[in-house]
Amino acid sequence: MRIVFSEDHRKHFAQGEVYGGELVTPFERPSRMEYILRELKRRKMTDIVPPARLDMKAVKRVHDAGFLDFLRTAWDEWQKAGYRGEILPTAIPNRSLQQRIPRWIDGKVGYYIHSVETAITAGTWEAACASAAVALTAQRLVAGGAGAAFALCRPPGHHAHDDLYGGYCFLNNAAIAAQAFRDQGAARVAILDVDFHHGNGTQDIFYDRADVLFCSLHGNPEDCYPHFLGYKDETGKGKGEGFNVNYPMGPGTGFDTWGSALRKALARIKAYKPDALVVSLGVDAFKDDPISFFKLTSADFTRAGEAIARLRLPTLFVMEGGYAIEAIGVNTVNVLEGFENA
Ligand code: OKP
Ligand code: ZN
Repeated sequence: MRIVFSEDHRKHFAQGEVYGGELVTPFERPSRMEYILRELKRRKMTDIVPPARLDMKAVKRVHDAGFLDFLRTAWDEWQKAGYRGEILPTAIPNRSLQQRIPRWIDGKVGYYIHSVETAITAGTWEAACASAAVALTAQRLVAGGAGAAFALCRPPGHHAHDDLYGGYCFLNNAAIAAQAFRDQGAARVAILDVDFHHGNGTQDIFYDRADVLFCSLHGNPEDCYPHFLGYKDETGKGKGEGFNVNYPMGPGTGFDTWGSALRKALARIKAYKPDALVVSLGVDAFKDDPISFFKLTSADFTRAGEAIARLRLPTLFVMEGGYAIEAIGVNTVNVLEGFENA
């Protein structure tokens, strides 16, 4: 399988993540990539190329211009304000508050964030751009007939909305790639999100559209992050009604339940007859993941890859989450190998 990867992911490494009332070393850390690369090499999947220069027009097809300006300039403005730490919000425009964009940096941070665990640091913008470039380069390979490609993205993307960041995500790599398929002539694109967490950003971006089907398997939002989106009754709106499908599942879910939700999602995707499939590939459904509660084994990830392959669609895998880092390589590459060997 063709693989795209950029070392520039390293430019994003916050020191702190707000977790349980402490600042801890972020679960989403650069070493995740090293474990995946090591396992790819071990299995002789060495067709790894760097991304082409980022096409910012493709990013703007998904993201709000003011939001992109904010991400690009936030670190400089934070420095100019004299702050010494990483960028974290204070006030957030929640219920009953104005939705106006303030001038002062603290106000803008609050305006554009949806989850406060995620800090912006000096290299965050460059890393997020490199991650989007990885997704777009791999998307080109698939659009050009590669059959399948793996975008080894970091930071991840599926929690980023058109104008909101959070959940370790800044630019929505999967959404940007799906939109690129559409702009290059695909009539319909399906997104299958198998990350443990609901892909709230991706859902929201395509919520009122019938040309992109979004299906997500994830922990029930009543029980876990992102808490405020991902319910079963979120089925799309307007023209998009029926083109958003959520499969929330509870604590302890293993492959019996998860695999049958996957089969249902794949059947829905098959009926949709998409020209391309984007898989938001998080492997945090793994039994030992430190921030998740599903119970998939490493072997289950192979079975998931095999099941996805049976759709026989041009398929772009986009890396999302996975925090059991000593197993992240095996689990990720199991999906890819299951797909290739099916
Ligand atoms: C990003 B991706 C758990 C706190 C969770 C944010 C999780 C972001 C996950 N107690 N905080 O979907 O893997
Ligand atoms: Zn996740």
